[in-house]
Amino acid sequence: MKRLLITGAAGNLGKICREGLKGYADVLRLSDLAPMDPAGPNEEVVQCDLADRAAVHELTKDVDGIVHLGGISIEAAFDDLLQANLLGTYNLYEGARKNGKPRILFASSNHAIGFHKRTTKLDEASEQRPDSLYGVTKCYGEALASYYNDKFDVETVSLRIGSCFDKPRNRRMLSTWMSPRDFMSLIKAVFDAPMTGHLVMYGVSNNASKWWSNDHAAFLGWNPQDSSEQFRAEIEAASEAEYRHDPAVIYQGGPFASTGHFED
Ligand code: NAI
Ligand code: 15L
Repeated sequence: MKRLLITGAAGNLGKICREGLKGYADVLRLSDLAPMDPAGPNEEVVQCDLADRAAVHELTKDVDGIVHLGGISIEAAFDDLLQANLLGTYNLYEGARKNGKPRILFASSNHAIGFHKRTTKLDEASEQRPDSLYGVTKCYGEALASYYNDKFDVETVSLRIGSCFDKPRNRRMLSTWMSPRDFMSLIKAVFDAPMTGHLVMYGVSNNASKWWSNDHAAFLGWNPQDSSEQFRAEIEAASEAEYRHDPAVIYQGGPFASTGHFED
């Protein structure tokens, strides 16, 4: 891999990628709307709004892969999501199509399927059931990825990330947690694979209580090393038992499913 573009590089996962993917590509091109630390060795830093089509066209030149993390990462007003997540992701795919068709890892979210009940086990064929306007934008990103693969051969892994933090932060995350280490090995597996087409998969560690199957993606050879189980006692001791009639407990999306959106 010569040059890997990371959008959203100033964010939580962007910073993890900047550190964790050092040396994986000859050059990491790091981009965000927000300011970033200056470029170090083998880095390029490009401040850019994903909603700016001309800027994104330049951004996507001469790259061999894209980790697309940039955008709004929680529920927000539609007009803001429209710019960052809808227009921004469209601009990125147009840039990719016109600039050599690099493979894309699209940071989708569990909130694309958050209105499935926790008792339902999901796989790649499970229907989209977004739990928020934010989740709807991730469903759109997955649809865009499917379309660009079918029509233009731009390959994407749409990764429905669970909860990627240093450690799980609550009882729900005992099911949804993905360790940063497993995320880094997954990114490498995605870009090392001979081909992916459009592949929908789940970004989750090897948790005992996970709700999602990646059996269909075994060909990637990704074997998550971590499990949330080591944190279970600590989290259960620090929090009250879940009330099973609470929508945030019934649905996989947790609080995203139980709270409204921002329109009047
Ligand atoms: P974050 O909010 O920390 O980072 C997102 C970055 O995107 C920010 O630095 C922000 O400045 C940038 N951004 C927003 N609008 C932009 C625009 N118009 N142009 C350019 N950059 C823009 O989010 P985080 O946690 O790092 O997540 C990264 C991606 O992964 C997001 O797309 C999020 O939806 C997705 N994701 C993350 C999960 C997690 O557990 N952290 C779970 C599921 C999905
Ligand atoms: C997401 O999509 C968010 O970006 C992240 O901040 C977490 O809330 C995560 O989902 C989650 O469901 O835990």
